[in-house]
Amino acid sequence: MIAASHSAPRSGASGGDRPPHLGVGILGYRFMGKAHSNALKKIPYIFTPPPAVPELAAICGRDGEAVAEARRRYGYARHYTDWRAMLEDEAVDIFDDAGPNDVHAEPCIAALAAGKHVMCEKPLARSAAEAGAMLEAARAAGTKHMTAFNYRFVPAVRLAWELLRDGALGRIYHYRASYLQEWLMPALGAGDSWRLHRGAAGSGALGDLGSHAIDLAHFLVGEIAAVSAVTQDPAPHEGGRESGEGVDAAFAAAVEFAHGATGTLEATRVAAGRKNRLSFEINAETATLCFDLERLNELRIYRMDEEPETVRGFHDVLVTDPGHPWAEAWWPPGHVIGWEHTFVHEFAHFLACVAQDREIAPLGATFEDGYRCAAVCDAILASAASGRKVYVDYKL
Ligand code: SOE
Repeated sequence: MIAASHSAPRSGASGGDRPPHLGVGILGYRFMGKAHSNALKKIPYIFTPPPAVPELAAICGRDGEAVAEARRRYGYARHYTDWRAMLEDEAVDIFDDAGPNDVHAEPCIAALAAGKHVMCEKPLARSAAEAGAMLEAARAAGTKHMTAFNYRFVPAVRLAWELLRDGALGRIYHYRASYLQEWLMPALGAGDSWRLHRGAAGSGALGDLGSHAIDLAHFLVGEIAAVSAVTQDPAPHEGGRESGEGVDAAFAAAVEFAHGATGTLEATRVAAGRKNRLSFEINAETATLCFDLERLNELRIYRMDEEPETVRGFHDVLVTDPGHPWAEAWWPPGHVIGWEHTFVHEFAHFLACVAQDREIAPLGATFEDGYRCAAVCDAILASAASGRKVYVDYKL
């Protein structure tokens, strides 16, 4: 079954058989700026026809020398040190915010007001209030808006979504997800980063890593209704600095879903040996699905409805066969893809929705999804502070 967003897209909105060219202006040139630029450059030759041809119109960053170097390396036409000037660039149809969390709201709201389509990295904002302002601006603008929850675009995760769709596996009892990294371990001597400062990031492991586990809960299972949570602030790491005004190094939460499932969420930056290990397990009435980002081409499946009890067991499905999500875009079966390709799929979906005026949801996360994730993050911080269960307030 080919789901809508990864079948070869029809020709673009400009009609005829040539996909439209769309100018991209990106804010940010480091980790996510590089991942986004890499994805945009692949789209014209990986998808035939491409949903649109992204033109690398402009790149923006505070450090003039560094952003000029990034312009040259990534192949953008121009570079800016002021995002306001970049938004006035006639060639920019799409504003892509790959910057730190404290430069999401203002530039994205300005870009929406200027009639741009907007892609913004996760977490959408530092709080639900800030994310809510972005959502209201997006609704007023009427242009396309997407929150870059890229793990929705892992083929194995999309396969899980297809298996779970319309309740095909029956009632869901549990969702348990964790996102484990080690880089803040004192022994690893992490240097300073905006991710460690409450003012820039809003929260620590919760917003950076936990937001992915929360978004996948909403994408695959359903709405989170209540949380009971704890957070852990790290001891000062080797640089002698606090981790940045009480930013959490880790959190854990027990969650209740609106439709009755229960679950657990966890994220940490101090799990020795865990490099970038997002994993989830979903226990449903007729099956269990397991995913591990460090084995991202595989979905582990246990079915109770398809095999006689004597031969039942977990199967590791290698999600690279014809008919599997995005398989036809890449290589023959078994020629696996990687983390960076999730951004290629994500941007192909976004460009197709812009070019063909299609809905970003439910396959992609919109600013509404980014806002709902922020509301859960706020509830987790409130629960950790009060020691009580907190019902998530989704009211804008
Ligand atoms: C994106 O894939 C991502 O998960 C980021 O959101 C995290 O911040 C990074 O640590 C790993 O990659």
